[in-house]
Amino acid sequence: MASNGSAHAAPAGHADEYKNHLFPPNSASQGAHVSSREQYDEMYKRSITDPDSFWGEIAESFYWKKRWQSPVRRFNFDVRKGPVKIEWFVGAETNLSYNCLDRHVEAGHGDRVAFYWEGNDLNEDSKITYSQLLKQVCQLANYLKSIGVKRGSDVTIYMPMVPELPAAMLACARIGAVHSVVFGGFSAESLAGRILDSKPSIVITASAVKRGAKPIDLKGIVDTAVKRVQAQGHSIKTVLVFDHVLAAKRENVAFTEGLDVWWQDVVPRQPTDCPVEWMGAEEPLFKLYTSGSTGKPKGVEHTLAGYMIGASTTFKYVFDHRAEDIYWCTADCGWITGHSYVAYGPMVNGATQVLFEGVPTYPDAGRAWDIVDKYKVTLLYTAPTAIRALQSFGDSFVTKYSRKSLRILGTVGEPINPEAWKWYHEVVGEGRCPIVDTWWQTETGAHMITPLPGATTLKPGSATLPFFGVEPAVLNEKGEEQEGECEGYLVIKKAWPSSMRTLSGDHERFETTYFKVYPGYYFTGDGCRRDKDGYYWLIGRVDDVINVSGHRIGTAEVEGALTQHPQCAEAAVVPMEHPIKGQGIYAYVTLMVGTEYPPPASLKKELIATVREEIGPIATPDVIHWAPGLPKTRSGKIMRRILRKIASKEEDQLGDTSTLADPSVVQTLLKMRGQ
Ligand code: 6R9
Repeated sequence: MASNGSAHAAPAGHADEYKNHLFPPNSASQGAHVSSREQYDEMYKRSITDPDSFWGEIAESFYWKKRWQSPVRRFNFDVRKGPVKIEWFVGAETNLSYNCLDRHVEAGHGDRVAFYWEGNDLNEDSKITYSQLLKQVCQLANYLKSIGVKRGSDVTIYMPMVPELPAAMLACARIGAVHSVVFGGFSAESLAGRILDSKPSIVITASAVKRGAKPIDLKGIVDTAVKRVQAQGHSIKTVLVFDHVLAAKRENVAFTEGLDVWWQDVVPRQPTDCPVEWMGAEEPLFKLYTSGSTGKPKGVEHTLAGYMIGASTTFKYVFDHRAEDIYWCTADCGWITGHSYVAYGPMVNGATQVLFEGVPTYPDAGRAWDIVDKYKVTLLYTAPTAIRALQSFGDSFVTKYSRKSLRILGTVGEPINPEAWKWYHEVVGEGRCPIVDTWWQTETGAHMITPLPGATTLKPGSATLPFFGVEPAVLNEKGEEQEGECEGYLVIKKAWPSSMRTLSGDHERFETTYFKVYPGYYFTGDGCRRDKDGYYWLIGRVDDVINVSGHRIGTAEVEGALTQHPQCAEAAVVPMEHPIKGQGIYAYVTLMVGTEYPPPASLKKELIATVREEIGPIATPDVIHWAPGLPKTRSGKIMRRILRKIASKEEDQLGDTSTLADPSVVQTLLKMRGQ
């Protein structure tokens, strides 16, 4: 691929032109782990043609109690040939907590900082080294064991971004318990649903947290969830509460004797060593719930060895990690990004990280850059929505800070628009830092399509090329593989180490959702374009999932939440464009028969409150559009295409509406806009 020579000067003009601008690796990436396109090509080829030796060699640098048998990978992706099954490193035994902690301490790196913790408020900070963290993890693991948590037990974690959160994950991994981390922004109802699905006997939480200026009563949310769960016949035996003194006073936190236990009262008393449980390669490591196009959230299950290799190998190569780096990922551990690129990938690599509890706009929009300077962050990983939000405050908040330490910038969660890419590259990174736009999913466990900073020429808005071992393909409507330049559905042809293995308790749904759509392939749910250079450009979801600020929200879930309101008869939810969030939630609501339109304005507020209660603030609808009738076919199917066009004010492009049972509903809907 030819470079146009001016690697760091952005062309003037339209964003579309910018997309075609090439950014070859520069001197900032000299000495990278993968330092040329040729080296990437060679390694990629070998990862595909000889996975045994490729992954076998990589695995040598991890600690194994027992080695794996050959072949390194066994899988069936083809439902027509039998059940879908994915296995890596069969026969091996290891422990992830050991690989994240003990190994580094034993190698003499115990004094290395694992986490610089930066609290929500300025001047609240602390640090914890690898050996200190190991002790804390052992103490918590011992406590968990003392209350009966063992290999295979489920544990739900609902915590703020304090070092005790990754510590809780590592403690579970140490004793072979399966954690399910629920993002602290989910409501009591969502938390209860996730608890009911995995049925833990313990929930680990914190008294409260402050996010920006807003206090969040985590313990109160857990109390409500525990009661709901109880009412459904499942009882929680212990709620372990980390006393977050900076966010709430202990005396103000409701406490139930016999159920609630203060972390600080029990954990520090435990012995500081705890032998690890040697786990089989394919034993479950964690469940993480994510939204799908239908029904309730799915519990994506990952197992030990393949996930460990996938998360840490991508971390090493994609961020070109070196021992002296200071890495900051802004994702919460409640999402897959926080699992793979806070808790596990970086820790297996012995990385020093910044863990930030707050939001990048508090107390002002310079906070992120203040943190970069304070800790001399070299690798920054964040989401396009955060980039756009910070961009909207103007450059002065950025340029006020030095940012000289930055070396590589990463992005994840949604397609990055060229304007945001340009700002991230030119203003934040001053043209010097490569941007790694990493495409992957909760289900994939680790980066799938991504540049490698020392090897890949970047194109703004493209996730570029597949990571080692990943074989993507693009299918047309009929499920035929497309060659060369094309556009269609993104699928993956063969198993990669960190593939999800099943959906919690529902292997059939796993097969239906991911392997029956196009038999023989893993279906990603994303649309993409492949250009003449073989670069992948992700377009967005092709199913009924809305990507709000990089978070997946199922339209069916929001519809289900809206209809919980007694006055809502029916709801239909579609994505809308949103300048900061990427996509927003546009909800059409039909009220109970006999209601006059438009109803009092307060009803919109009530409906929004219902969604926040049922799911959480991240699912807040941006627009509620009254719909005395919804456009349906004669068989009763809602024509979402029409609803999407009306939401994007493209009613001149409605297309054929003659198949509607009642074409007049469209005119009525248009009249209701803004009411
Ligand atoms: C890691 C994560 C997965 C969905 C995925 C896609 C979108 C993620 C992206 C991207 C374009 C990127 N997505 N990264 N789209 N470019 N670099 O976000 O996992 O929460 O499961 O979401 O996010 O649509 O299918 P998850």
